[in-house]
Formats: sequence, C-alpha cells, structure tokens
Amino acid sequence: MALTAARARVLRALSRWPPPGRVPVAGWSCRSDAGGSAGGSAELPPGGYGVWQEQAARDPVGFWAEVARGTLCWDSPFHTACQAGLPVGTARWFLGGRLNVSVNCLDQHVNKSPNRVALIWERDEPGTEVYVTYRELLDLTCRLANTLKKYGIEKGDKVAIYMTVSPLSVAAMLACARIGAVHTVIFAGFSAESLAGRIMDSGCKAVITYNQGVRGGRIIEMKKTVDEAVKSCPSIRHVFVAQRTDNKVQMGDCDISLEEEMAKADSVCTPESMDSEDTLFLLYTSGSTGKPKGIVHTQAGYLLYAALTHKYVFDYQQGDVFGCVADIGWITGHSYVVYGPLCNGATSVLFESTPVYPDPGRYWEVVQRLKVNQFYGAPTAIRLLLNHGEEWVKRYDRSSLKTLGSVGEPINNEAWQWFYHVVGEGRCTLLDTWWQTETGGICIAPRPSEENAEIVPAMAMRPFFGIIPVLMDENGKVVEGNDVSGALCIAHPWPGMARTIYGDHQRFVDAYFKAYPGYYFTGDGAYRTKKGYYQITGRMDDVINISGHRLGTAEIEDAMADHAEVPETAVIGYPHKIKGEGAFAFIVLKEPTAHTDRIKEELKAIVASKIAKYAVPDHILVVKRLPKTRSGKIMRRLLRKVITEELSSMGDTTTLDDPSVVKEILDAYQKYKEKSSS
Ligand code: 7RM
Repeated sequence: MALTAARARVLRALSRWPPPGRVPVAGWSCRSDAGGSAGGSAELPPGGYGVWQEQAARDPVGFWAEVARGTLCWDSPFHTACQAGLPVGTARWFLGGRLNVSVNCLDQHVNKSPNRVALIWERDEPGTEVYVTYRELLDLTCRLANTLKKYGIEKGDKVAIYMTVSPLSVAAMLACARIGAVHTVIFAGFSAESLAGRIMDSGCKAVITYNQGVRGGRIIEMKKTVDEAVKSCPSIRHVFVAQRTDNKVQMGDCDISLEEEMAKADSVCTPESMDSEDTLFLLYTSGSTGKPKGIVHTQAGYLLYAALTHKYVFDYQQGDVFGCVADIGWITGHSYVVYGPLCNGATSVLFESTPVYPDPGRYWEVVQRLKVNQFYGAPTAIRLLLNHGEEWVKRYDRSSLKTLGSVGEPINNEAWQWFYHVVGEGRCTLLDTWWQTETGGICIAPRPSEENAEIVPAMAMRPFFGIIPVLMDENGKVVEGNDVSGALCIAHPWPGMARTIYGDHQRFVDAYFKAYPGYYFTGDGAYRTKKGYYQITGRMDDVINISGHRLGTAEIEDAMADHAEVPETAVIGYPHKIKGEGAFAFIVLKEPTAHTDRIKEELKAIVASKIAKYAVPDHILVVKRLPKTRSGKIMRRLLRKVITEELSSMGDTTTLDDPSVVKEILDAYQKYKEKSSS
C-alpha cells in the first residue's frame, strides 16, 4: 500500500501513538488536585448519604439545581431548574442555561491537569494498550470537529457513528458535542439494513466509520457494511473513514479519509454554546413493536446525571482507573465509558476485545495490567467465564479492584456469587445496577448508601438520589407497603430521563406515560422486599434481552416475515444458561415441505442480515398453527409455558379460538426436543 509520508505520520499519530505500554502514572498530575470543586467532577454539597437522600426525596428539583450549579461548567446559568408534565411526557431541566458538553468533558480538565490520562485504549491484541491524555483527546476532538465543520456539518445536524470502541470514536462523539451536532452511535455488530434504518429515521448527513474493525482476532468489514447501507440513504453527504487496520478499502465519491483531514485541521475549535435542552444524542433501542426507537437525550441533564451516578454509585476517586467493558454502541458505553467518567476527569478504559480473547482470562489480565479499580460488565459474560473455571481468574492479580458492577439484565445468584467471591475475593463491593437507555443513567443500585449498609446478592436494592420508584397493580393503583410486586414506575422526573422519541413524541407518550398517568413506566416488573429493597423481575412486554442486548420479539418476527414460504411466526424469549435469554421461534409454513431445514437456515440468515447475528433464534419449531385468540391475537404467553414446560399453570385458555392448538404445539415441541437430544 502506497503511503505518503504525511499519511503515514497521521496514521502513526492516531492509531498507534503513543507507543504501547507507556506507564500511566508518568506525567499524571491528577493526584494533587483530587476533590475538584464546581466544574471539576460531580460533587454533592456538604453532607452525607442520609442528608442527600433526605433532601433529594423532599425536594428533588432543589436538590438537582444545587448539584447542577456545583458540578457543571456553565456558559450562562439556568433560571428554572425543572419544568415538567409527566402526564404529557415532558420534562425539561435547567432552562435558560447554556454550556458545552465537550468543554465539561475535556477543556476544564485540560486547564488543570492536561497530562492526566483520559482514556486507556485496551486494544484487541493484549499488551498493545494506548494511553491518551486529556490534552491529546481535546486535540483529537477539535481536529475532528473542524473536519466535520469543513464538510458542512452544522449545529443540529445528525451524524451516525459506526465504529468500534477507540479514542477516535470517543473523539467523534465529543466532536459532535463540540459543534452542536447530534450523534447517533450505531453498534458495530448491526447489519447494513439496521444501520440504514437508523440513518434514515434520523436523517443523518454523515457517517463516521472505520475501514475495518478488529475484535477477538477477527476483522469486521465495517466500511463495506456502510457502503451497503448508504446506498439507500439519500440524506448522507459524506462518509468519513478512519483506518483501524492497514488494509485498504475501496473509497467512493463521498468518502473522506478522516485522518488525512484531521492532520490538516486546526487543533483549536471554539465550542458551540448549547441550550441545556438542545439534543446531545439519539440512541436507538428496541421496543415491543418492530421499529427501534430513537431515544433523545439532551445536554445538561443527561451529563449531570451520568457524572453524578458514575461518581457516587461506583465511589469513583480521582486517580482510579475505571473499567467499563461495554461497547459505545449501547447506553452503558455512552454514560459510563464516555460522558460520566470524562465529565468527572476520570481515566476510562476502552475495551475493544471480547471476554474470551485470546483466552477466558482476558478481563482479569486487563485488570492486572491496567490496575483497574472499578470493573463494570454484563452478567452474560460472567456466566460464560464461570463455565471456564476459576483458574482463569486466579492466575491474575486483582488487588487493584475495589468495586464490581453488573448491568443490562438480571444477574442470577450463581453468577453474583462467583463474581463476588472468585473475582472480587469477597472484599469488593458488587453492585447490581438497574437502568435503561431511557433513564440515561443508573436508577437503582445498592450504592450509594449509608456506610457499611448491607448488600443483598443479585438485587439492585436502592434508588439513586432523587429517584422515586413506585409499584403499580393491574388496575393502575399504587401498591403500598413491603413484600409486594408490581409494574415498576418512577414518580418524579430526573435530569437524565429521555426527552422524547425522535420524530414521534406520541409514541414516547404512549410507551412510557400512558399506562400510569403521572408516572414514567419502565416496562419492567419489580418486587419490593420486606425491607423495602427493589428486585427487578423482568420485562412486562415483548422485549427480550439476549446477552444483555435488548431486542423486541416483533423485530425478529418482522424480519422473518420476508420469507415467502413462512406466512406466520411468533418469537418468544426463553431462559438460556449463558445468554440470559435466547430467541425461540415458532413458524407456520405456507405448505408442507420436506425442506424445513433449508427454510430454517434461510430464516436465520435473514435475521442476521436484517438485524444482527445475536438476534438469530436458537430454535425454530415448525407448527401447524399458532395459538390465537378469537380476535386474532397470538397468545405468546402459552408458547412461553410450552417451552418452559410449566404445563400445570397454562392459565386461562378459554379465549383461544381453538383450544386444541395447545396439545398440537406441545406434541410438536416434544418431538422437536427428542430429535435435538438424539
Ligand atoms: C442499561 C441497559 C434496559 C432493560 C431494562 C431491564 C434490563 C437492565 C438490569 C436489567 C435486571 C438489572 N439499558 N435490565 N439492567 N434487568 N437487572 N440490573 O441495559 O435499554 O439496553 O436495557 O434491561 O429489562 O428495562 S437497555
């Protein structure tokens, strides 16, 4: 590959510089400026857990106003802390205030300690990590921001980021924030069709991507996927292509080499002063209907909530190395890899690899090598590693660890115990954290709490400051007292809550504010224990959670509907030992055929190409008919009972159009099971 000297220099500067293995402490100045004041890191007023909790519960708005003044760097102060009407799905925070999120995440720290490490890029290949200081990240961000501007990206424009996790992808997010553009990060595992759908829904003007991605020793053809996606996206004017590998990819008319442009760009970019309620980003997430929804988060409230929860749930102390292994394509990556840690001036790990590459000791080898203090990951990975045995953990020194966190799905007791005792040696705080794309940050977690307060295994337990959980019964009445269950709602707005669904506020109202007027409905059920702690019991709608990836069963059904020989499908989630849940599909064929194996393979390929590989059903069962009510609704509840073999509790089947269908499906399932086990 013919590299010009300039290009070679840029590549060195951006993807392999500084050289691997630089010692993180060298040049740090953070230890001397710990405990920053207003605009340093998220900070609560003098007091303690009890005082804050009491104040936040008594006067949430006053509480948040005070914290917002003390935590964020404002261009101009807000005049009204909160204006909300939950029944109509509106909440606006810090009205009249102006600020820039990238200034809060970068410039304020550069001013005080430019050489503090902002990011440690733990690249796919072990031992090749790259340290990026706050000054370097600001430089990257400004160059990227100026490049976007040069190509006509303005305040309010939408930019898709389809990249694996890296300093450059973080800089891309912050560059958008710097110029007031709205980013929508799309997980690098999504197919071209999923990418196109999101680009079209949001009307993105540009995509930022890599030539290729690298994960688990394998190459991901990212640019090719973008090429395929943008064919059907007329709104896209430019595709910015960065180089993650040395391989050359085909460059078309609207493709721009990102590093070449950044090398020419000015390293200073004046930040755009944004209104508190301007959109910061869209992030697509699954709901119970087929079309993913573009969740809208705004500037000040989101940033404040991410920063405060990052600091107080994990007890982040200045100088700690914070290791959240989530991808930036999910909300966990947004809030706890990028915005929360950087707003707090933290050192955040960017994990590019997988838990099992090159072997199942990877996480703990990283903990040892980078001296990670807080480790935040998903139960699915813990369950996977648990099966590989504890030798992989014990091989490495984990004494740097203070706090462990779990997110994304329920953590079962076995995984919790293993995480706590084997990984954490029984001396680390383990936090089961519950929250959602829509909540912006952690809402229920065992910490913060009174010092030495008890932690019950596998339970999220306590609401964060200013979060008021409420349980509802089937009649829409608040369930009082303890030892009770219900639909989990939140009674008062909080700064991190989503503001709307992009382009469809009515859908926002219908999904979250209609079922229980005056409350935010989470879609999850919960149990309040005898002692008043919260335990999440799972989704109450047709959303399933595969390896911590949220997915609507309707999305899978819609994808499979493309198959000409399969007129009807019904997908449900079923308990899966490692993934938490897997997808189980029931299909009806147009006509009897001997080619069901071919059809099943075709269906799997369709789902992979229309959504993503993780969405492919583990099981596909051919049935003659689906169980339907007289009004034609598929009774998924019965299908769930069949595969969990809870036949004694089938419940009411009288609304079925033809109750004999149950026996029919049961027989088909029994045969399927015998066949698969033989
Ligand atoms: C952060 C994130 C949200 C859904 C949520 C729940 C489930 C998340 C937990 C959990 C039990 C937990 N955002 N969920 N955390 N269930 N215990 N600690 O995951 O938007 O992608 O998913 O995930 O059902 O509604 S998300």
